[in-house]
Amino acid sequence: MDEKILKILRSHSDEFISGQQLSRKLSISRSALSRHIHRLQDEGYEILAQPHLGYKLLAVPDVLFAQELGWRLNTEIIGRKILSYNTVDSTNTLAASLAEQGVREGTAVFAEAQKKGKGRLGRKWISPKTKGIYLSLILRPEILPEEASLITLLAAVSCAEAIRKICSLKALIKWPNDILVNNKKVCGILTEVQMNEQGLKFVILGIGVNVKTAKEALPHEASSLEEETEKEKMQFSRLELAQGLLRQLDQDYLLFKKKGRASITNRWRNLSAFSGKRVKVFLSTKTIEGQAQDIDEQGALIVRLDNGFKQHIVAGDVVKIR
Ligand code: BT5
Repeated sequence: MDEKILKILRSHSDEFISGQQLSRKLSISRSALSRHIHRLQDEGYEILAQPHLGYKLLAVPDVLFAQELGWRLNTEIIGRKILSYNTVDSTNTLAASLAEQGVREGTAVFAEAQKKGKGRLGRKWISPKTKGIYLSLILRPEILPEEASLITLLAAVSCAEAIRKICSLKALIKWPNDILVNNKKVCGILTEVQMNEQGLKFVILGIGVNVKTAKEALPHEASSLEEETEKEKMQFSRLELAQGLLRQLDQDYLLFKKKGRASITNRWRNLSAFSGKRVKVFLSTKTIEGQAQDIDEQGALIVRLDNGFKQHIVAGDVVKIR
């Protein structure tokens, strides 16, 4: 019902709509209508109620509700279906169980908070309530399992570009899954893959963005978009960024489906934070040092060691030395 009320109010955004008209359209009593309006006002919707004139929607709150996220989104695949929750353990875990049940490709799962937000290798992702964007997408790309890291690269490009466009911040990508602003991590990506006998069954693409998170709540080397923006320039909302991100991902995913990996790798190179820099890479069994040079066809990082050998790194953590 709330969704229906908002839809009608939106279609009358320049004028008042009378309580009588609204309740007739919705087939509910005037008192039921007024209860719904109060609830929406409690949730942060600014709805002006004027005797004799009726109701008018003035502003929507900065909440990540499915109905707000989907409003005029106009994407082809990403976010065609949106589910939003208050608190979940992990949007990636929830999305994986929905994918098992067969939900359509592009379904987006959002939560306002996560109790067990996941990073890679069993690490944690700090996910305080209403401070960030915690999103998981269900994808069913026609790629080989070993190409799944291309999805991480794609998401990194989309996240960096959406942050640049919406927040006017110089976001850069740190291979493989971090987005940095002023050298601090503001966004992390977790791509999880489910296989069956035929190959790749589905991919869960998890994205966490620190939008309004206070620095004190984050690890030392991390920050949030709000912390990195000058106060007077803070003109974006979580909702705006989340929608921008869905649109950018949609555009990039469609391009990837049509044109393949080259549509991502060239843009990735222009956004890479460490290209040509001397780096240390922590692998599961050892640490290596060398110059970060490029990425290969499958998204692995190419590091030139001091003996001239070029090592292709599929998984690891990278730090810049100089
Ligand atoms: C990541 O792992 O960066 C992937 C993060 C993916 C989070 C999203 S949120 C929606 C979806 N649902 C989930 O459950 N997860 C995904 P990794 O590269 O392993 O980095 C994890 C490390 O980053 C931690 O060990 C901390 O040091 C640091 N960290 C934790 N929370 C952070 C935060 N909010 N911002 C920046 N750094 C953080």
